[in-house]
Amino acid sequence: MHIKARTSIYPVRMNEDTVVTRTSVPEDKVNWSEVWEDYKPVEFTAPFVLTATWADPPLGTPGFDPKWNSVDGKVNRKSFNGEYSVVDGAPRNPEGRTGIQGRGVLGRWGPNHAADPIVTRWRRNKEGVVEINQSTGRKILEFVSIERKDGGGWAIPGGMVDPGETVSATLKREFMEEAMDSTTKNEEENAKNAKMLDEYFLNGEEIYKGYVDDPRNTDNAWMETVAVNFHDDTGEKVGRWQLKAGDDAKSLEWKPISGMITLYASHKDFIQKTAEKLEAHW
Ligand code: RP5
Repeated sequence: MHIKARTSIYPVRMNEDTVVTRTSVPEDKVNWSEVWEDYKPVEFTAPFVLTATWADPPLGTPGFDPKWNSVDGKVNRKSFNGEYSVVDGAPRNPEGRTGIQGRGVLGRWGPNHAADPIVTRWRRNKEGVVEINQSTGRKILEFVSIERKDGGGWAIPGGMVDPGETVSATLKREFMEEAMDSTTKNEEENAKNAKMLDEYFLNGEEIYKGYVDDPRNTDNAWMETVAVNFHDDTGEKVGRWQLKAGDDAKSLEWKPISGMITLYASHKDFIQKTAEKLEAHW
């Protein structure tokens, strides 16, 4: 679960001149309970995080008194993985060492909450017949995938939960922004799309809730998500919409699902769980 969060070069990207290298954390030293007295990884918080209005201030800033493991005003500092420890005033990654301290490019100390809409349909040929994989004999599933602008590759079109926002609102907003290009559309088009999405997103099935093995994670800041599947069984609903990449997405595809797929962070695990639930080819 905690592999991409230990990749040696930390993904700064927003400032390409900076290269931050993680201390290499061997498998048997990931767990905090394993003693490692010389463990002193580089401390890094990206400069743009320090000035961002959406981010926490540095620890110790006068007036910044975070309520760890709680819903702190509008910010959810609770982890889906239970109580996390706070050591010397800083929250500790519940999955173990990552080889870097600070927040890296993440805004919140502790959990950074996201939501991932997994929108699926069956793959059909030109005649509209559902395609079957020859070796497994199972129907092939496709999902709406976006290519991240930050160089992270193909992913589910998810995003961060804003302060005070519900997960169901984030699922819709992110899908609108990244797969329906809402940030460049006019009010009328967005209102029409939002109505369609409100109806379609009524019946989702939760696939996963918890820690994400995100390459941006650090010892003190990490991603968590709620991934929800919205399946269009007949292909008559979202399966027919005109989708278009927008905001943080540079391209969009209905990607066929199989065990060969490569996706951002833990997204492959979420897609596999979705395929299993729908008894699709994997
Ligand atoms: C992943 O980062 C989550 O699963 C979600 O897809 C994504 C949210 O971050 P941004 O896309 O907003 O950068 O860990």
